[in-house]
Amino acid sequence: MEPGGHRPAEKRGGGRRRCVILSVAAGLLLVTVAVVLGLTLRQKADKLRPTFMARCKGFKGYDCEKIWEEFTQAYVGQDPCKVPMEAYDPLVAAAPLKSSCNRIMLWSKTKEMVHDFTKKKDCFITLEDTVLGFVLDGLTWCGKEGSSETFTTSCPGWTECENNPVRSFWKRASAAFADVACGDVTAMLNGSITTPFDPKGIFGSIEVKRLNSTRVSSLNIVLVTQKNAVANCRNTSLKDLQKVLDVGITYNCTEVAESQILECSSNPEIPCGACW
Ligand code: N1C
Repeated sequence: MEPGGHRPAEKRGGGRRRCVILSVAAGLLLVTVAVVLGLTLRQKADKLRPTFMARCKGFKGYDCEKIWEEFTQAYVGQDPCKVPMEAYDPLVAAAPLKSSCNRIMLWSKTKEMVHDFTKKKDCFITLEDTVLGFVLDGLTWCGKEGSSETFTTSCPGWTECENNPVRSFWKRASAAFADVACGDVTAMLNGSITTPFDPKGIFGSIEVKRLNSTRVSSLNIVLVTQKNAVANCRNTSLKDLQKVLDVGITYNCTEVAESQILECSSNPEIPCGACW
């Protein structure tokens, strides 16, 4: 037998084997990358529930599992541009708001200022102090047609479509909040913008319109001003506000410097209601 007779065939065989091993390794690598990627993405998508539950647990007397179920039924499996505010009716029914007199604080374009104030002084309640507002504050969520998952990224924003799950939630929750308002209602608006009253915002399009004169006696606007304030209580947008307000509700407006609000909220000696 020729000593090197089989060599070329062996060589060819070795090359093929190496080729197979390399393909298997590349395949395994691909599968591993896909699994890891899938798991991280899934973890991201499932992050909403733990946050929701952890925040909900702090509220006594609410069935958080039930609230979560009613919450997800509003948008899971739906086109994220076709979720109307009514989709959250069962959620609002599962976590009813308590009626509150003289303590309701509404706002528009003053979110941080308002919450900084309400955190320090215990005189007002914002929607974020209620279970629904608290658990969902600052979060993003949506579903997808034909999927049973909750997504927290790549959800449509307000510029893409009005009926997105986040905006519709805030509209529905705000409506419920305005419905339980009673007595004197306060609203902080931003005096550093040319139109402090935005008729298209949730405060303007939902809350103001739902204040009912049989329950609410006055709406007191606190117009928060800074050094070079661009708006005052005579601002035309505030005339529009009065036009949509239920007749029978007394309208008041006070310009208050932001520095005064900050000073007042950081001084525990000053009683509630004496800040403006
Ligand atoms: O559209 P806006 O304000 O006029 O709505 C504010 C108004 C408040 O009085 C609240 O009761 O509506 C209620 N509300 C919230 O409580 C809330 N928390 C967080 C409305 N929106 C809320 N968010 C988010 O802020 C929400 O995602 C939406 O995008 C903004 C609206 O803020 P805005 O334009 O300043």
